[in-house]
Amino acid sequence: MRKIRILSLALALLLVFSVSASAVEPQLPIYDEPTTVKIMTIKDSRSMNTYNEKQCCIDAEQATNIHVDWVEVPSDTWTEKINLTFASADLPDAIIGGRVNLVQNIDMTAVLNDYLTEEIAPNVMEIFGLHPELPGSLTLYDGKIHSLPYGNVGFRTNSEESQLWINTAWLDAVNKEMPSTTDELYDVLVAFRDEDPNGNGQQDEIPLLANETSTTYTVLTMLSYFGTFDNAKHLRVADDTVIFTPAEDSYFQGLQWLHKLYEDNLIWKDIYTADYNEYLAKGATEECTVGVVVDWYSDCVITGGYLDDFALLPMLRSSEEVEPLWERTYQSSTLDMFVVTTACKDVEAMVRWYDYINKDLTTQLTWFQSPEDVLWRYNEAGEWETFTDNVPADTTSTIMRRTVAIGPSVPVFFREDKQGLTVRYAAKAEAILAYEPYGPKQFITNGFSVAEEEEERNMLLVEIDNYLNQFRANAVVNGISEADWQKHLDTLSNIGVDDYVGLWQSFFDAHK
Ligand SMILES: [Ca+2]
Repeated sequence: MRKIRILSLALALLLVFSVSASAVEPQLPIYDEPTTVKIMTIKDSRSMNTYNEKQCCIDAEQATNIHVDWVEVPSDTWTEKINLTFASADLPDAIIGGRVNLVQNIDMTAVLNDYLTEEIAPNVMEIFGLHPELPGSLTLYDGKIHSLPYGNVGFRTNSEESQLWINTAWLDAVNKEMPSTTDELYDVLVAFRDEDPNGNGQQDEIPLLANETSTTYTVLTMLSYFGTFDNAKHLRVADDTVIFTPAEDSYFQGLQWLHKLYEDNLIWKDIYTADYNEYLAKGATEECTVGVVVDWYSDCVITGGYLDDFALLPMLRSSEEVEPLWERTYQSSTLDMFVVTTACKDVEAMVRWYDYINKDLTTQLTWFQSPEDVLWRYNEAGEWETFTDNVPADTTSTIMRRTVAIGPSVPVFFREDKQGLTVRYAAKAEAILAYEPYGPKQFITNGFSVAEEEEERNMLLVEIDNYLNQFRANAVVNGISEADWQKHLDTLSNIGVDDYVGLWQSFFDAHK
């Protein structure tokens, strides 16, 4: 009953918001007289100054006449501070830049629907026009919108696409072609192990390096070759059906193959015990000892002088019949990055302020990256691109970005479509396009649930995660038999996987 209500409300909102949007300049300033509001936000530990020293905040104050009294919360204490803030009655006017657990705190956050109009928020309306799924996704279980999003759907090079990178100098050294099947990769890895491709006379090669401390850049990326994948929810969708991937036969086959690699010393022995720094150290040795690496991009790990030897490993096939399936993040957005609280006396002004930040790409980038021509510029084609010429030798572009601007913790929603993909990191963009044909056709979209459902799903997931972490590591290191797999399937039903999948199926049905 409740689900049906959410669905019909979401549909009604879609109809309202799909009216074609025309770019209207927001009315500025927001106030005739300087007015102060209190906004709580995340303080990035790499930022070397305060919000009101940043150009974006200085520009915004000038344009809007809103002076912000910033409450800057260090990112490592954010969750604790959010809980304390909502538990106390001392609320700021707005909270931006970090998650606010909206479903739990719905009663203390303002309803924004009345202000989402062409007149008050023309840029928000334009964004809704370009992303018609957004109003439905933002709608909470009371049928109302309580937050505005962060989104970089256009800059997909930012999202967590895990890919494999292979040392082509080593391929030449062992006289092998670029592999296109799992069998060919196996042979290449054996040659890397045995034929001294770095030519130092020692058997010091790590054929395949991965990092199991992250849930993304792991050897499980190679489940793709068997037609499945794993992710934080352990789910995929096909033909409108939510599927728990660790129960799929393809997952079993993938684990068996990974064990074969591990057993034959083709995968780094320490993947389940090493910490992240030990992993990074393997890519920073003076002499290269790495053949294939799994990460966002090769240069995340490989920092020695041999980085240029690494190229994208194409998507592989495990057999003629099986179509590979790549896990990728199409929707890179966070729905609760801008929330106005019930303590705010002028909700409309805060919505106008969000609309101002999002009024055009240059303004958005002033918050997100840097002022124009500092860490980014428009190229001849009119696209934005990053550059590092202005970064002083004693700092990094990461630190500088979070000092001259805010960085990623800012509620901007970029309008750019797929063409925007190529501008930030051309080599990664090319790699994404190469794997993209193997991406799934359907997704669970971003959205909110009823509080009890969200809680139940989260509780089930904690148990599922605990079990799977052990199970997968054990399967890769020690191997997995048919009987082990059967026991695994039984365990999954005992820990509530059917309920978990059922909850997500309802969510998918209500939000698709
Ligand atoms: Ca060697």
